[in-house]
Amino acid sequence: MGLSSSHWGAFEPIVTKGRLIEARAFPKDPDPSPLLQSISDAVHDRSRVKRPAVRISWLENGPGSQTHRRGADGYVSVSWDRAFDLIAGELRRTIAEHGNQAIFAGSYGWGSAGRFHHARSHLQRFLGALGGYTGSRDTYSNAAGAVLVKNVLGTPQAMNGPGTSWKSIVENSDLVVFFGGVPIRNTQVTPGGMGEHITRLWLEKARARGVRFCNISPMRDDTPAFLDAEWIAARPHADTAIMLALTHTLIVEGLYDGDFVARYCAGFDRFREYLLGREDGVAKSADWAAGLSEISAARIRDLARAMAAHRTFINVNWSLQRADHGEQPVWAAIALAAALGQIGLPGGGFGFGYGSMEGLAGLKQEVPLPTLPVGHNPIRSSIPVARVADMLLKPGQPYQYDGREFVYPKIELVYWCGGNPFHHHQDINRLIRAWRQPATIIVHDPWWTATARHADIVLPATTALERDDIGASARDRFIIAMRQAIAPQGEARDDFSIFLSLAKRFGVSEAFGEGREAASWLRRIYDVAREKASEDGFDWPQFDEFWNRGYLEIPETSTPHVLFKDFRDDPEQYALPTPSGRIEIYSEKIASYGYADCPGHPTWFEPIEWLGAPIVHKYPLHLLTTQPSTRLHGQMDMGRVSQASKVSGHELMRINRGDAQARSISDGDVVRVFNDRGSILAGAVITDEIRPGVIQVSTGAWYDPEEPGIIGSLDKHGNPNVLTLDRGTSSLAQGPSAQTALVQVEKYRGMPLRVMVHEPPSA
Ligand SMILES: Nc1nc2c(c(=O)[nH]1)N[C@H]1C(S)=C(S)[C@@H](COP(=O)(O)OP(=O)(O)OC[C@H]3O[C@@H](n4cnc5c(=O)[nH]c(N)nc54)[C@H](O)[C@@H]3O)O[C@H]1N2
Ligand SMILES: Nc1nc2c(c(=O)[nH]1)N[C@H]1C(S)=C(S)[C@@H](COP(=O)(O)OP(=O)(O)OC[C@H]3O[C@@H](n4cnc5c(=O)[nH]c(N)nc54)[C@H](O)[C@@H]3O)O[C@H]1N2
Ligand SMILES: [Mo]
Repeated sequence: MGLSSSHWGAFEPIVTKGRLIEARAFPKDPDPSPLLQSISDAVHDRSRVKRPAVRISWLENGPGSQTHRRGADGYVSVSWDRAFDLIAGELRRTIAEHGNQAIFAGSYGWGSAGRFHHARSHLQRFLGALGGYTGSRDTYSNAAGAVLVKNVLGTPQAMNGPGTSWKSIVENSDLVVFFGGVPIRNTQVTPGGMGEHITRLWLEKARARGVRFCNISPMRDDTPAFLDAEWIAARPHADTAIMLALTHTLIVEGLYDGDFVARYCAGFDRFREYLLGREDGVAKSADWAAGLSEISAARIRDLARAMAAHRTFINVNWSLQRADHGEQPVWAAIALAAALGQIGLPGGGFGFGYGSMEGLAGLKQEVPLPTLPVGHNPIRSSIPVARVADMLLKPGQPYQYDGREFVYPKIELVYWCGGNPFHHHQDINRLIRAWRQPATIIVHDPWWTATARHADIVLPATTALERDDIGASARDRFIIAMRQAIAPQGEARDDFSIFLSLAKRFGVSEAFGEGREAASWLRRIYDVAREKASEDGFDWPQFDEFWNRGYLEIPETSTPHVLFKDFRDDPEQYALPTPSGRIEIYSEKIASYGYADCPGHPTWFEPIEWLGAPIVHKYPLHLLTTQPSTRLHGQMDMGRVSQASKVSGHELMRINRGDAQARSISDGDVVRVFNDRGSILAGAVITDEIRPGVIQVSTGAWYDPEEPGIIGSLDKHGNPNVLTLDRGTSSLAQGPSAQTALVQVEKYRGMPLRVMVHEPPSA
């Protein structure tokens, strides 16, 4: 079978006369994603970058010229050779005059599936061979949570999976409490290339067994209707208060498991003092949390009692930690689960992100993956991933991260390959200002994204359909032989061959490519994984057999996974890799950092922007920028699935009926959403599925300013990052706080504005 794969599923490409006409779902996938329908649109779309292109002012006047015209300037097409000369010259100049740390190649993002043609890895391997670069650490997805759990649980596994498997939950849980629901739209994807979507099927089984579900979320439809979940429509960001109050209730009602916390946890007593109000005079009671969350104290108490009386599983979606003080709901959830004492029991304890992505709770075997080694960065310079605008705006300034002080480097050249900061970064107007600082910005992308349109040199990259690769994900059971289905579009080249050409100009092609062509790399990464698999007792076919068969299926384990089962069974032998060897409800280490914004135990902080603020704000609505059901981030925004959802070409904004009526907004109206950071147009969709005071605009509409290059311009299309807050979660993790934003909405009464961003710029 000739297959290809994507982050939203494997598929069979159907090609006629060199064009992809359909991406037909992989027959082994029990619940394929509708996003497959958009691939054929995207891959041949007019927004593809066809030839290497250089921004006019940069080409005419040299590096650093008229950087305020980024986003506004036109482009000149150049030959590949000329583009390579320009890039090589600029890399040489930067390294000679400013040193390697002046090259920023963090290059965060979800470039195409496939383990070999991983764009960012090739960029970093290449720059590693040139002496290094400034990189980035952690993810936009779960930086706050991952750094926190590394400290208090010893490894990031609880955050990134594998967690307690669905099978264990379906067979053993009585009650599942979801903070942020389990939106099936998000489980369409997992990084690397996937074979099967299983979340919906497990939820159906759980429902059939009579498991009770509770959805603590501003949106009712964060859980699928068939689960019949109880909806607790709390204020966004009140979760930490609710979790503290649930734990407080367990303590004061004598329902908590004192033996468990004594045996398996460090510092629960100090945390209890805080809960009881002995630290700050405020008891974190259900009555206290009721005022913050708008959920009644009786309801919070009832939930605490139900959790204690039943086998309860707690899941917290990553979204909650992508917020001001996002470390806290993660830590508070761990503390709550510890007080319940069910950690390590089948169907009990906690997990993260089960509704964030597919495969966090898998039945998958632990098998090696074919992967490209990312190489070595000789200078070890890096920033927390979401601090990119801070870095560009504040060179030389110190900042805190995970207990240490660092200094932002001064960046002369930005190289982005396989990511889209004008999609993913918060506060785009601030980003535009930051983006004016470097002398040169180079981007590879298959499409003219907003990031490409704000670059100086743009190189056309192929998509996964235009090359051979191997699809595999740590969260999936299938390894896919991804076969090239169509010729490279326009003059596109794959990132590997682009960097190989550049490496030749620097005489480092051996260090970069290790003397292999792409085809021999595929064999190589497969064979390395196959060898490791055979050491673990798995018998994988030879490469040729795998390639001809089209995929490799790893059998499921028969025993469901239960997170921390070993630790529970034998806390000495399986001590956690934390300083105490236990679950750290109080962390001496974190306390020793002396961070006012992240002290030694889970703590309630009032978010900097939220509906519970004591003064009535001029921006009375909480904006949630959720993941889009109709695309992956900014990818395939031009595809039919995304386009069918737009309202008069604008991204949709869901708003509660009462909030709409109060503003005389009707279904389908074009609205302006704004705050002090910027304004966007969007199309109103009125709903009862979202609580009052909250609006939802998904990420991923391509930024399309009315006045390109002008800071503060209205975005005609509806990219919500024009409105979001660019601020680290705390000194500990410095993660993104994307969900923390207040806005106002009004009916748009100006001239209709057409979204033009899918037309390529003049070149
Ligand atoms: N407000 C708000 N912002 C958010 C979030 C949020 O919840 N709210 N979520 C955040 C999260 S969790 C994430 S992960 C980020 C996602 O942010 P990104 O991962 O940066 O978003 P993508 O649109 O997936 O960008 C990937 C880019 O790689 C390009 N690409 C694909 N294949 C190739 C290739 O082979 N080579 C090259 N060179 N390029 C390729 C695609 O065309 C696309 O432009 O967004 C973050 N931003
Ligand atoms: N279709 C599709 N799926 C995706 C992606 C995509 O682009 N498209 N992106 C993928 C990526 S990279 C990631 S990291 C994950 C992200 O996964 P998440 O971060 O979990 O996703 P979100 O959609 O931001 O949020 C999930 C739900 O949390 C709720 N929520 C938000 N804020 C709060 C809060 O303060 N309290 C409570 N209780 N609930 C809240 C929202 O109602 C929202 O629907 O999604 C992945 N899945
Ligand atoms: Mo993410």
